[in-house]
Amino acid sequence: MAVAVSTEFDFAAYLESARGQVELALEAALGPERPESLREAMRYSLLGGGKRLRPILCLAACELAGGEVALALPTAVALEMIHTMSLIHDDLPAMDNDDLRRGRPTNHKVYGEAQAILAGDALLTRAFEMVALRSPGVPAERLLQVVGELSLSAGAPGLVGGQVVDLESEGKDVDLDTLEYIHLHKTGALLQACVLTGAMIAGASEPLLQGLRTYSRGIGLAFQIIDDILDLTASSEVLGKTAGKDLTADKTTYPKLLGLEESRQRAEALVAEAKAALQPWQANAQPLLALADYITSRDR
Ligand code: GRG
Repeated sequence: MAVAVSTEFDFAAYLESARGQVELALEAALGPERPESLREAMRYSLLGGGKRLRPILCLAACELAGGEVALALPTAVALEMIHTMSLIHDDLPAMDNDDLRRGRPTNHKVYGEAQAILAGDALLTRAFEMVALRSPGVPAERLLQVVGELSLSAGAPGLVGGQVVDLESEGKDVDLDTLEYIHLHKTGALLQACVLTGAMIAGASEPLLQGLRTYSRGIGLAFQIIDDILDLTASSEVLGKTAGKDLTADKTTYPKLLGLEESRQRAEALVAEAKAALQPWQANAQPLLALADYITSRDR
């Protein structure tokens, strides 16, 4: 059953305020440091736009679980760092080989492949530093939980595993189960880590963590279905990345297997399921409920 989002909740204002906090925290996370060339390559991708959906999900989950949002900011930054690293590496010639990201040339086009790989590596390791060494006020056992969750989402059980199966599937006929595996790992795992870590910082109960697992599975798959649809229907200008890549790379996508209309319906059903999972916590769930809707209504 779908959960209605309160009409009094001003989502646009919420997004603007959360994005503002995230941008400031991202800027502060990369201070003056050496080598300068590496710092520049890290800053170029980390501070170069993006919807900031992942850190905002983390902050919203912390709030839902009754935590102080400021305590989740370092972890929110860490999540955006891991995401940015994955975009830099995904764009490399050995992977998706793209030259446009967030409306600008990709990292390796500007700094070269070696520096792009190292900037990604530095962002990934800085992410763990943010949690372990730069999260004052959060009890150590919660930080340990967060480190565990981030490791699972970024490594072989998450992003890396999904990316490997994705690369191995190019040019092949892929069934719906394999496509779902790719998306749940390549995209869904990190989105899941966003809401779980935010809630862990607040000391969430196991039933709430379970509700958030169901929520994030739904929004993760829906997010990727919409990504597949936008790759077909939106322009590179609006997306800020090369449109039509899935066809060029002969990738299996939801629209290819189900058609555009059924894909859209599936994304909407997944978002409805995601929202229903938060029903017991509905009173404090407006941001997460509205973020779920945003995933299907977004145009980039
Ligand atoms: C080295 C640990 C490690 C992992 C790298 C390269 C890789 C493994 C995985 C690729 C993961 C990837 C790029 C998935 C695509 C996810 C996706 C849909 C990204 C677009 O996200 P948006 O739309 O982008 O939120 P913005 O720019 O708005 O942040």
